[in-house]
Amino acid sequence: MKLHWSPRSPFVRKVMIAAHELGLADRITCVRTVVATTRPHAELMEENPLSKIPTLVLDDGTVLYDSPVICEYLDSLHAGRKLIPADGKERMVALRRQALGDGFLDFLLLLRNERERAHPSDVHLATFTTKRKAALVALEREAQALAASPFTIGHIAIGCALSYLDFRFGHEDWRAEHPRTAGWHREFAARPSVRATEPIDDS
Ligand SMILES: N[C@@H](CCC(=O)N[C@@H](CS)C(=O)NCC(=O)O)C(=O)O
Repeated sequence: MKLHWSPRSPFVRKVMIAAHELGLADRITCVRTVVATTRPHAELMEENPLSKIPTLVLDDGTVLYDSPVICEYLDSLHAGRKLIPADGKERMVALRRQALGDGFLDFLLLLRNERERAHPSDVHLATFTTKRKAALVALEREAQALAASPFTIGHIAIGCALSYLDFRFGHEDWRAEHPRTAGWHREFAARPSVRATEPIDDS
């Protein structure tokens, strides 16, 4: 399998953490693909018209995106304990947590893009900042339940969002006001799959 990959992308990291957790990482060939919101990537768009990574190309040419779809595919390749529970309340909780982590990441990326514009929009900056605060408050309420429940795709998505805060917003200390989330993230960061996928700013 070929994965359009970057060491900076938190969504790619999510896929690679899942692959490591499932013992599938060595079946994936990572191809460095540089994407940017303002520069459509013509070659990548032949496989993914959204011009986004992660994009996974299977050996038979089938193309999969985005990260939830790729993670679901990887989870189908093994017979062990699933990252995405098959049914019931556990499945809904895991998928909702994945949506929280992914959505948190979406507006962190938007916030970063906005900050880098020549003339950032105050209303956009304020809105993304409000949502970031709200996501952290919601996570602090959920941190104990997260710690107490079996590891799922939801844990991976939330962990990737918090790690991205450290990677790109490192000067903003989120831990002081969110101690339970910080404690959970410490455990997450110690997992071998997470350590094997540390982001690198090679720009
Ligand atoms: N919902 C997508 C989001 C992927 C995404 O936003 N990836 C970023 C890199 S971290 C990207 O490709 N950005 C390029 C662009 O927005 O054109 C997923 O879960 O895979």
